[in-house]
Amino acid sequence: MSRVGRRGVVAGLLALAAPARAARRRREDWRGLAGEVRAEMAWAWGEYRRLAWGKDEIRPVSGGASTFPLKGRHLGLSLIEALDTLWAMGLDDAFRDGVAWVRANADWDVDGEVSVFETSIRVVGGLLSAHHACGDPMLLAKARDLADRLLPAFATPTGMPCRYVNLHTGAVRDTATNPAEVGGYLPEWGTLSRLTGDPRYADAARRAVRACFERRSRLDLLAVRIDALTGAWLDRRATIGSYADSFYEYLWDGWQLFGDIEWKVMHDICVNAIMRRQADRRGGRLWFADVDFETGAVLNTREDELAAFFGGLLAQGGRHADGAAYAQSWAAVQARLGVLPEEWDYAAGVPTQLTNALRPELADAAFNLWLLDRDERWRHLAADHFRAMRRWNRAAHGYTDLADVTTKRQADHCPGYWWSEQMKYYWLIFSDTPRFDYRRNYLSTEGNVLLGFRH
Ligand code: IFL
Repeated sequence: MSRVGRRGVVAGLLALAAPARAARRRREDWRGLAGEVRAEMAWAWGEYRRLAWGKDEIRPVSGGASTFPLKGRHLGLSLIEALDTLWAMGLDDAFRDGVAWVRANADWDVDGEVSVFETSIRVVGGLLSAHHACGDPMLLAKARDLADRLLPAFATPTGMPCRYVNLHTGAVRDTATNPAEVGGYLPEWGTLSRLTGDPRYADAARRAVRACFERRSRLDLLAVRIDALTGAWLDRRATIGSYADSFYEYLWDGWQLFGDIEWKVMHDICVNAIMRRQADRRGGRLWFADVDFETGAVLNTREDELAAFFGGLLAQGGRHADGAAYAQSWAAVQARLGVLPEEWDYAAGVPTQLTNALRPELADAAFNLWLLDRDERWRHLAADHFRAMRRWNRAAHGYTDLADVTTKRQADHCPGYWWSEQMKYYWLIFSDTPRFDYRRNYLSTEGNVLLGFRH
């Protein structure tokens, strides 16, 4: 039985316990709420279509646009990130319109430099999930062409990729990298190898992960910066937050998606060490400290919002109670501030970075927990996340980040992941759509569905 199949069994067992708990909570019309999510997506897509068509990221307050991941030139990032969400929602005309744009305009032969990791999870992943949705070989060909242009970054002595590559020349830059940008490839690149029969993508992804994992400390912890050229650590701080997060997520995912036991072994070693050395239970809440990766000494008690994904990962790896507790820790912050700040000091109980980058991690955790136990409390948590976002982040032309969570002052940027992640998590958790297999599926760190669409 594949790992995904096993998740179905676990979900069935956990679901038996769910109805009693669910009955104590307020009643919601989940399908109605799903309709509201879909309406917001259709409206935001309409604004993007009208004001920023083919641009990377819309500025939802002013109606302008910004570029990412290439400086000064648009690649259609948001459009590509949105595709599988549109399809999952049955917004088929919009999906076809977007695919037609890709066919006519997406061209990766650009003399400019991109982040290898961001381009892979967002653009290669977005094209692969759109391909999974509709089967159009053009989408796979575009994904492969782009991955071929990222591959030169992996030609280092360690196998860990440099952070940036020029899409036209293949010139690489910046060997001072981090676990997330080293280990964040296998789901997309393994899928690419499976679909094309070309093993180079999966091989490069595997080699990079192993190189980083093999350099873990005697406590089985990874630090947050590493040199791709020499393999030397450049920092001592172990964190589950930014620059490390996707490494742990993709160890589990390599096992879940491909059933390869090597990834589960690595995942268990890393997560056991994190639980032993970084878990900090205080005031009835579970948090994770940043610690010295060799001594385990606590360095600080500040957590990135990005770390909120870890609740879902803990539950997927079999630590359901811990995963639920961690998601509830973040839910409590959301209840207190309305929306989550970029960074929170759990010892002091104060936000330490006041911005809100319109991030999806708490909705991601709620979705993964709900897939496992079908407990209505996760739907309620996702509903709170959605309603808070609609209240505070909605602007004239779409959804925007916030400059300050205490005043709710809006900034003017809609990140590409908004289209791929939280809107999809809300939709899938509320809608019970027949287009998605709720027992056998796989969503990447970017929310791209690489397994589980039903036609
Ligand atoms: O791009 C997103 C992805 O989930 C990730 N890191 C951060 C983004 C969303 O906050 O791996």
